[in-house]
Amino acid sequence: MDKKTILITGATSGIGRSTANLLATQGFHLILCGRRQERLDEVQADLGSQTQVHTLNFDVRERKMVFDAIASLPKDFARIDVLINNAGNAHGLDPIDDGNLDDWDAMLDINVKGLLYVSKAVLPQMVTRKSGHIINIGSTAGKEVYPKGNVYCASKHAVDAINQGMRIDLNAHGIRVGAINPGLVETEFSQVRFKGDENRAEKVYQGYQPLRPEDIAELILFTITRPGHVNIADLVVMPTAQASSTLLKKDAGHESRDKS
Ligand code: NDP
Ligand code: 8X3
Repeated sequence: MDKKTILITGATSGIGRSTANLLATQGFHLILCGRRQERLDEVQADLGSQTQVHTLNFDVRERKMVFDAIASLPKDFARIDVLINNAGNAHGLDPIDDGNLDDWDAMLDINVKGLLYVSKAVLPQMVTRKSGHIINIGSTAGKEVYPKGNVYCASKHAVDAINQGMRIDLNAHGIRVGAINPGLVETEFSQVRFKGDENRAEKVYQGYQPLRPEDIAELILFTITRPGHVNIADLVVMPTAQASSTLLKKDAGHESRDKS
């Protein structure tokens, strides 16, 4: 069988970028998405010699852009076998009464509605073929709520519910649906959350070994390469130093998570 075509949202950084790197080594054909064109050009240049790569620049919040982008795919990339709903971020870390409305909009629009728009654009072809695989990147923040996590946690709890809902509704169509829910992974995530405050972002990952985006990429590869009768439905993965969203074993001298 020809190599599967895999669409990854948020492929310009972190988990999505590492997943693209790993899947390229396996020869999967890749549709890589994001908003930063220079990053898309870079990833195309890096991986284009290993496998077939097509890039799409769109903001998952923009409904029309999403549908136009998927409709624009050239023939060789039009059949999407696996959709990895990864694009997303936290914006801010504030008590609910101090929350910034723009941050709330961003998290709900990107992490929840953006994931839905992309899925809605890709699903018809999977339903018609009665095959396909959707991997939703959730979070431990979708399993438990932590101080000041409020709206980000709400967005990831929504991803958890959507993952279950998709699995139930798409069961009749033979489409696999599952979530991977990481704990702390060192990516650009905290730079985005803290609006470019590098010092504050770095502190999140100091004093213990966080997950690397490559760790999540390996789990995604494992998930994709299971035989057709096996569906990884819901997987939680944390650094060994992390026991829950609030319990993190840091070396002496490092601030606890709450102060980050
Ligand atoms: P990064 O900030 O490194 O990557 C986020 C990716 O999402 C980028 O490629 C970015 O691309 C893309 N993205 C963000 N907003 C939009 C948008 N509006 N439209 C299109 N693409 C967008 O973070 P991570 O790799 O850590 O995050 C990936 C996923 O993993 C997220 O869903 C996150 O919630 C989840 N996660 C992260 C954890 C962590 O600790 N890092 C733990 C658990 C889950 P661009 O800016 O080019 O558009
Ligand atoms: C990212 C992990 O714990 O910072 O989803 O929310 S956490």
